[in-house]
Amino acid sequence: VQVHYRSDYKPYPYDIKDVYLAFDLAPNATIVDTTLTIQRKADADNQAPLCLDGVDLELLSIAIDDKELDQSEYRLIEDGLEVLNVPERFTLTTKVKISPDTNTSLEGLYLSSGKYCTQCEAQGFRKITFYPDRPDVMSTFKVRIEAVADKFPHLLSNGNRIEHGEIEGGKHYAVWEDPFKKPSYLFALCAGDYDLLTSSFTTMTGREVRLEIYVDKGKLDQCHHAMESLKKAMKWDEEVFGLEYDLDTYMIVAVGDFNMGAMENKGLNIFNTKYVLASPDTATDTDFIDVEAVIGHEYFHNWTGNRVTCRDWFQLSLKEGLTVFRDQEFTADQTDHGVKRIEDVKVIRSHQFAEDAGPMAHPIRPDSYIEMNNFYTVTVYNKGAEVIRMYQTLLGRDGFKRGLDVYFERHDGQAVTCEDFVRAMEDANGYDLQQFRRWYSQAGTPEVTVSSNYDADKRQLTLSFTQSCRPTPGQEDKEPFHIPVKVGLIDTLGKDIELKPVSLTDSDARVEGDIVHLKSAQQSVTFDDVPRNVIPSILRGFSAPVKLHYDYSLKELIFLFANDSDSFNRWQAGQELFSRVIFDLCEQQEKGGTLRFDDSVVSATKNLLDDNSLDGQFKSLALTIPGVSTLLEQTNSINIDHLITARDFLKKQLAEKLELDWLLHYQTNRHLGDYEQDKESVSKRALCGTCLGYLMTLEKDSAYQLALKQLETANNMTDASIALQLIVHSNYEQKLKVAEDFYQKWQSEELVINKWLSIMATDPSDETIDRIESLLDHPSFELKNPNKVRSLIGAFTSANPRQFHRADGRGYEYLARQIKSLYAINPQVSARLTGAFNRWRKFDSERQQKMRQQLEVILSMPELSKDVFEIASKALK
Ligand code: HT7
Ligand code: ZN
Repeated sequence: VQVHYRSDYKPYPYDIKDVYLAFDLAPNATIVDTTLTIQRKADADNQAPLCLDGVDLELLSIAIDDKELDQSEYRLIEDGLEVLNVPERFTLTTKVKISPDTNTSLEGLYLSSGKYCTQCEAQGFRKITFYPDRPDVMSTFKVRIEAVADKFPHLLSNGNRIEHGEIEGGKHYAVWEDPFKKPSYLFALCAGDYDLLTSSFTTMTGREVRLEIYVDKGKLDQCHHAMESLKKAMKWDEEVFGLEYDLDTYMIVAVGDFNMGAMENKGLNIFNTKYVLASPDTATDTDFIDVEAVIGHEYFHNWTGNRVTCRDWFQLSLKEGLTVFRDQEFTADQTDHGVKRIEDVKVIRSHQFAEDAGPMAHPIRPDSYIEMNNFYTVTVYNKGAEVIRMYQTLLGRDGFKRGLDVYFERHDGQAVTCEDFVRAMEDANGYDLQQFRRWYSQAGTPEVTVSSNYDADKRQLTLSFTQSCRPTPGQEDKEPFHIPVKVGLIDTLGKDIELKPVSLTDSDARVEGDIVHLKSAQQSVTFDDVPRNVIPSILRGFSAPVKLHYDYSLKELIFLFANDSDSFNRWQAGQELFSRVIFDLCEQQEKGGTLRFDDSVVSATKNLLDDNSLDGQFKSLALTIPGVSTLLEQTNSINIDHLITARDFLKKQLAEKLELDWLLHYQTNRHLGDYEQDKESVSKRALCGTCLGYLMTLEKDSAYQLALKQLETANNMTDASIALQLIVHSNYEQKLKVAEDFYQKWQSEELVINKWLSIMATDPSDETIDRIESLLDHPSFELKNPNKVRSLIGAFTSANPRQFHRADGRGYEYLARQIKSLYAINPQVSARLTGAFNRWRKFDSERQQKMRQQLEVILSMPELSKDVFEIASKALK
């Protein structure tokens, strides 16, 4: 296998001045005629061969300046083509044949449910034609598409449609021109018979942009939320960042078979149906927010990704970290900043910390890869967004905006690096980011340990910080990071006191406002005028992606849970409180004896539930016990059976001791009138779901009846799906009948059925594994469809810890078998599934052995894709 290194970057020796592509679409024999106008760069070696990427292409002809090449003049190599002795300026024409119908990888051009569709990021364009398929080769594209008219009335590509017409034999054609230079990964083509929703947006300079959403026939009524979201995103980017859309049309096409969420192709976004279609009866409140977020994300890429793109794929976080940050801010502005921050941090804690601590750990700017698709990770995306957020913390909103302005002024139309981004931030603000750059080069989660010391005579409180970062593959020793730690000090009445830092020695941490700048392995900071018994609130707003250790007493945590003015840290205090109880219960199990925990935890929970000043969504988050994957990341090794038992015990105890409270809050928040989608209704639904979740753990008929009634009377999918989940995951006798009825009711709504599959797969009961085995043959399941695979197999491995980690190893065997069926069909999705074994070292020796064994089984599969090979082999290293 070939490993690609960031340090090997060399500029491409040729400019591709323009590209003309002519597609004659046919399922098994699409013909692609390509004409490239090429010029050798002034500083390039004049002997430089012309190297083009190409995969699964049948070359039919090749010519330079209209002269057909004979076989001695070019060489077909593995995954490409080399032409030797090319002139300084020339036109290269190639004709290739491809087979979209048999392309199950969903990369390149493929046929899905009777419609043609492309996916070119990162390296899919090479499955369409021979081309330098790298992001730093930018060109203008003109595209002609020809197909049978009745089956494919819509023929779409990037930019503006400049020509179209009929041709003989029932065919028609369209020609598209994109005036903006772009890399091949932003090319797109769609052809099919869609329903179309149109609207328009007037930009800040008064230009009218036509907005078009193309969906499967019959789904038009589910597109209105996506259209409104697009308009909101366009307006928001103008208002917040001064960024305006640049083409006359913005098109979105929704497809059912898609490897990821969506793709930001210039002027022609392609979306997974999951992130376009939404109506109250089929989509949950979370789905509505996700649609808005992904629509925003892809729209924001038009500037952060398309106008300024990446020089090479190691720089992926340049566009993804920045665009995730932008979509997070967008959603926060549309919803609730505190709630959104908690939700984003939950992803970091449960998934990114796990990646940082596992075999695939990499910096946000990786140094090497075997398969690029494996590096579309929570580290590159979400930790990347945290790094961008830290610029805003360090430079302030205005400073961050100034940095972005410089970035766009300097680099519009270019393919650049993360270093270019840092420099723009530095230069715009005169701020030294030398040490901050380590966030790009060092992998792993920094750990910050804090202790406090109060000097009653001087009325001074000193906080002492240490930072460290564990070794990650290939990086034994780490240098200290520049970590902005936002702090507050809370007095006994629960009020924040004014921070008055005193500088004692040179080695003290610098404090600016409420930010302590950690730069060395050990630093301290002293505050003046501090009354007795003040409690520090550290890492407010999760101001840096680190693990914080501070030895709070149970009483202090409960106090923070009730009083912290920083909503993130208030939530955090509750999470720490619950985690502490759970780990304590684990220890009790090791020792034997009855399980117990302090009653003050129950009253803290009740107080939060009863706090009328709090919003229901926040309450719901604060009352949710940390999930198993988050808990796993808080320990080095753990008995998973004890962990799950402890978590269930805590939940059930809280349910029992506060039964009437959960019931009361359920009843007072339950809304029985018409469906509303405002913030208050969303909050109430969230809180009801949480209350019902507690009640259901009691396994009482009264709770079952409540859930059944909610399911029967629900006028929206939020209420229906949570009720279904709670019933299916309970011991209710008739649960399978309830599940079957739900299936019958919704069988024609694919996205609802995907929820049903996930609910079936995450049932913690012992029968689940047999059930999901037989669901593979169920009419609702289709191995070639990534949404189905993620809903059934992905949900089982990531959200059913009890069954996936069964002591008998059947969960692991099940996963390996599915990978075996899938890796040749869809390497990308198979590799993602394989990642479920990444944390095998966390478990007991029997489970370790069983997971290792399945990784060996995977590695022995014939003609294993490099995607899966990279994940499995690194896991075993
Ligand atoms: N930039 C895109 C990343 C992507 C992708 C999307 C769909 C299918 C396969 C893909 N491979 C890479 C999505 C985004 O971040 O917006
Ligand atoms: Zn993106």
